[in-house]
Amino acid sequence: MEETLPPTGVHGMGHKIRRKEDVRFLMGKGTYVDDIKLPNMAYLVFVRSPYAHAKIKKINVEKAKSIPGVIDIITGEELDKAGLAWIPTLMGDKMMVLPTDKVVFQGQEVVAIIAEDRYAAMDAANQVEIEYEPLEPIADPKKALEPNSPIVRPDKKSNLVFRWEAGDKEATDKVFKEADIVVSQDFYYQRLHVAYMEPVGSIAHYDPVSGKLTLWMTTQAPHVVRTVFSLVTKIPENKIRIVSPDIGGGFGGKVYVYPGYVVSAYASIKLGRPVKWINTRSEDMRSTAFARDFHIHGELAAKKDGIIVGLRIKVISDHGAFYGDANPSKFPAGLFSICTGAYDIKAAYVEVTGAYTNKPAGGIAYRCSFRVTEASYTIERLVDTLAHELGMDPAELRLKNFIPSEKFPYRSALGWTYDSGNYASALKKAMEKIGYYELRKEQEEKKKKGELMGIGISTFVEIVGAGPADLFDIVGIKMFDSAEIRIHPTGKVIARFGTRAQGQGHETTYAQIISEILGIPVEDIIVEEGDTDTCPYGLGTYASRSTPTAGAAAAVASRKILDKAKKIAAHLLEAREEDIVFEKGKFYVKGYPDKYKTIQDVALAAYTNPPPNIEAGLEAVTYYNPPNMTFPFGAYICVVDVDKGTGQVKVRRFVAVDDCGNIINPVIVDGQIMGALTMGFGTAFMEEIRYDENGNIYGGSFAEYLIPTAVETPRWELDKTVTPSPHHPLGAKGVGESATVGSPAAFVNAVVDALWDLGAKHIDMPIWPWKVWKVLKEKGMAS
Ligand code: MCN
Ligand code: CUN
Repeated sequence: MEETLPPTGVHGMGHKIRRKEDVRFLMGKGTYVDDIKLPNMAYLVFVRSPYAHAKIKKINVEKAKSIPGVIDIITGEELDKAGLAWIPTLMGDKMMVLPTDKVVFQGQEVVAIIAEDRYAAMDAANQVEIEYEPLEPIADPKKALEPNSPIVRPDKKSNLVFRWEAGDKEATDKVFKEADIVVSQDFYYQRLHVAYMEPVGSIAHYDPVSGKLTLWMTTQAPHVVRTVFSLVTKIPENKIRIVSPDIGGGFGGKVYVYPGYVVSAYASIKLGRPVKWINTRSEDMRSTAFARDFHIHGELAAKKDGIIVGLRIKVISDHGAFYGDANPSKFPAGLFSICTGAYDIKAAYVEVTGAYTNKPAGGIAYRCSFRVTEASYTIERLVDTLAHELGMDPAELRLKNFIPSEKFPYRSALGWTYDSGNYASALKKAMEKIGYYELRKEQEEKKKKGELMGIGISTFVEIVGAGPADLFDIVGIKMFDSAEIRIHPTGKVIARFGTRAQGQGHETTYAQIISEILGIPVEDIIVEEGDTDTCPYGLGTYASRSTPTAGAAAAVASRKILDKAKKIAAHLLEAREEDIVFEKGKFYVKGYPDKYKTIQDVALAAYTNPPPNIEAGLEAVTYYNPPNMTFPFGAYICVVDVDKGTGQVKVRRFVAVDDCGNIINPVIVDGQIMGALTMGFGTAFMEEIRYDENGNIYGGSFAEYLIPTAVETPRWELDKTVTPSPHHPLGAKGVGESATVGSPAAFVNAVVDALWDLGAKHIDMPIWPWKVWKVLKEKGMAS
């Protein structure tokens, strides 16, 4: 392995170089929002609602105002006068910034305190007196949709957010009627917190002289936020600069537009001072955008021999008080319609009904690729259920039903055209690596001795790279992405992108893409993202779209530069352009490799000696509109041992075979997969945000919300197959979320496999030991 730190030399696709950005991260020299300190900066802290649903009768801020250091106190009433009490969400709904009449979830921002320092602001927050009249809260989305339910929103007549369907209902119903076997199961994909390391926050700095508003914020999509801010505030878009500095993990939770962003901007304009707002961890847990919260009823129809003929799914999704998902506009339930997965299923029908409840909004976040996680979990759990009901091996049932590799591009029953795939080869590789059939034998032996062992498979399909402009937009803006590459006279490069990494390593991998095509060493290429004043417009980093979109743009822009460089090289070598060969950073005339000009020579000539009729300079910009999504996939196999006394599940082995097409940096890809597997593990066994029926959160800190540490996390065994994307300029597919999308089903399938003979058909995540223990107890097995 090449382990240069910092990396030096030409390192294109497939090189295992260490991440360039880690030099600053490992030295503690990253710059996060909270690291930024401006002269005369004030601090913003929120007073939050103790009720999930209550009328605000009176707000008294007199006592709070008298706390030394308090500068200003802002209420919803004041924002309302400025037209900012409500702002639009990305899904065409609106959300409260600060409430004027009633609060709609526990932990909601109610009053903003601005003070000289954070401590004074906190003290003052405790002195704000708010008189509430509690209203009947509604926390259960199913009850919220009943006719006589209390209504969450002051501006709506019901709690229905949307009703959305896909597929052919009639054809699917027919197939179900004629099927030999139908299996069905209810699943609850629990509400999750996006446990990134750095809580959300912003610093707003309004310069009254230039009229320019600069906002440093923890956002994954700075350009879109700038446009929305401009539309809402009427500040010209070129007078708003949004900077996402280093971000301590996003995982989808930093796509949402938080009230703190808006109030800090408003306060800075009003006070003429920079204003900083940073959430505490427990504020983040209680109020930021959540993930999942899907109540799923799934059915699978099959023939006796195991051939799957139909899929039918009904979902009730809980969106909290505002429809603040960050899906592309045309997709109310995200890309849930990828739920036919890796299987050639002729008929499918899906129906999703969204409900408002008295809980925080959100509903996209956490390594999901827009609800693909929920989709993948549903189909993979159903396929295992079918295998068990038929008494068939779950691996063999899958092999029977996979979309055959020669059928790509494949059009699914729900309308997606899968670009490429070879699901059988990935599963076979995983089975071989883990020793599948030996494990099945071992399981049989153990069963005889009364020991519980389970093997769980998940063969998931992802859909990432939003996306083709005709289908994918956010508030009307097409979901392209961009790269701008400039080569300086000395051959050094600055490249800027519309995406924004939060830890994914773009500074390294984008440099590798440019290095691959132009033969320039990676250390000569600086990658910048996240500053709307300098970077080309882009839609941001989420849904594993950076490689499929901005990565593709980097390749296309590099090739544009190469085209021009060839012309310059021909001029320098006094040859015809058609005769110029380019190889490893060198241009030469066909047949004369020893007499060459380097890309650096050409860069200098672009400024000092360009050919006549050619503009000086060497740079290119590309806005890349992908022709299709990319469809990465994988085969995961998990082996668990269940302790009969305690219900404790131990993951003995986990093999993950991933396929994300051609790989740019194998170390980064493995890091992405390990991190995402660990998040899938947390989902399966530990994590859930729970509420009581009154909308009170249980806990709200890491003492109750358990995330995996190195102690709990299994050792991951990784492998790959490579099925390039036929339409991506580098044959690459996204990978950032694959393992979180694919792995939860493997864990749950393994546990259910261990307990099936005891009559346990399903256990909802997180599979805490007591849930397993209860099953064992019922069967008289646990003590
Ligand atoms: N990569 C590669 N070869 C491929 C595909 C990807 O080398 N064939 C590299 C890319 O160059 C990039 C990384 O793998 O450095 C992830 O690429 P990609 O799959 O395109 O995903 P994005 O860069 O768009 O990242 C988003 C994705 C999402 S949506 C979540 S959520 C998530 C994730 O990435 N959040 C993360 N991984 C994360 N990793 C960290 N450390 N922090 C987060 O917040
Ligand atoms: Cu779905 S979490 Mo990522 O898309 O930022």
